[in-house]
Amino acid sequence: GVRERTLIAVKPDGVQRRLVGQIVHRFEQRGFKLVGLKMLKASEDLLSQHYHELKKKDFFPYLLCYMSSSPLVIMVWEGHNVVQTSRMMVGSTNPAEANPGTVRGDFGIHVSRNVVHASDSVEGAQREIQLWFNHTELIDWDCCDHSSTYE
Ligand code: DAT
Ligand code: MG
Repeated sequence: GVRERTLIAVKPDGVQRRLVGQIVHRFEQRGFKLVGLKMLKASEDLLSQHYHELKKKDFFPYLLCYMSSSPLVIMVWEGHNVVQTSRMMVGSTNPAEANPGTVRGDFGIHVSRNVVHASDSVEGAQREIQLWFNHTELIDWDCCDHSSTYE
């Protein structure tokens, strides 16, 4: 439905490289609705919950260290099929394999500096949104162009 939500995060490399505006712009331009946004330095503890599926990977300690090294900008975007569409807009995990036109394909080179995070399933998105946001930080609002975006 049009109330589907996903978690998008600009990673430390994206913030350091001043790409926040361009990334927000892509989601606005597509027609998705921003319902939450904040900047923070994440703890390794929160990140290990976020990336719990990767605990056994050899790169896991580096991932936590890197992701907690400098600020993130985390957002919740809402709209029809937003989880799957966002993954398409973000591109393959390894920027070397990401198509031009995707965030990673336009701004990245190396897998450990791939600019953005996007939830990979509706259930995963719900879990991640609960992990990163208090419900009072998510804003229910009507976008004035709704009937021009959806039938
Ligand atoms: P995605 O971010 O596309 O969902 P993922 O969930 O498999 O990819 O991995 C999470 C992050 O971990 C990924 O964005 C970057 C890092 N990562 C994944 N594979 C890696 C690898 N082989 N070497 C270094 N970092 C890796
Ligand atoms: Mg993932």
